[in-house]
Amino acid sequence: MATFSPGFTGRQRPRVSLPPGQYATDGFPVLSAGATPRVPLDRWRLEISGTDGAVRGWSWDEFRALDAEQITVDIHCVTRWSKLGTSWKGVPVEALLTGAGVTGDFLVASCYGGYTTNLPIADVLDGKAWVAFEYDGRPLPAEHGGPARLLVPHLYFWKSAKWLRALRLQDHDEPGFWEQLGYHNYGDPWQEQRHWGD
Ligand SMILES: Nc1nc2c(c(=O)[nH]1)N[C@H]1C(S)=C(S)[C@@H](COP(=O)(O)O)O[C@H]1N2
Ligand SMILES: [Mo]
Repeated sequence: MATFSPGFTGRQRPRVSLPPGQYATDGFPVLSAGATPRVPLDRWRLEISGTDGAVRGWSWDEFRALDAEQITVDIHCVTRWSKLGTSWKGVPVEALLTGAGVTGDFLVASCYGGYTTNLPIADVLDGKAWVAFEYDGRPLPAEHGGPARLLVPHLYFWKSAKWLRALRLQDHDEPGFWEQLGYHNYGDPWQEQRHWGD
């Protein structure tokens, strides 16, 4: 006779798992450190710069002409809510870096409105990060970072910079807005890296 482990039978899907200390929500809370910037599409630009100072920029139309992917991922906010199975459309960060022809070991994302966050380059390559411009089949709402935001779902959601304006590659790490205020420099939700010292 067949035996089944708890949470997995022939009919049910495996129980979803959450990072430690997180709960699942059906809502989509808005967490912004300041007012929501409104960036008209005809004035929007995304710029990527390399360690040698080279800069490559895209207008909205140029950016939207790039190949984009459909992404379904769980997201985890350091304030303890997680949202499972969120769906997005976006351009892989790796494709943008390749298109810009830039290299570097670390990246600083900066935003319309002034917010910044830092990431090691390995964490935005290989299908780990996107510049997302649709949520749930619709243009990304301004409060959630539209026109376009970073989506880095394997790290706490503060790394997913809203209203993305520029990606700067560097040969050294540089803590961003929340990282300077005591959030963990890396932010792995599975390791509960919420604050410096975690
Ligand atoms: N530009 C910018 N990006 C940001 C933030 C912000 O304040 N400004 N907040 C961060 C934090 S702390 C979180 S949890 C997520 C929240 O995204 P949401 O408002 O779409 O849920 O955005 C991140 N990206
Ligand atoms: Mo957050």
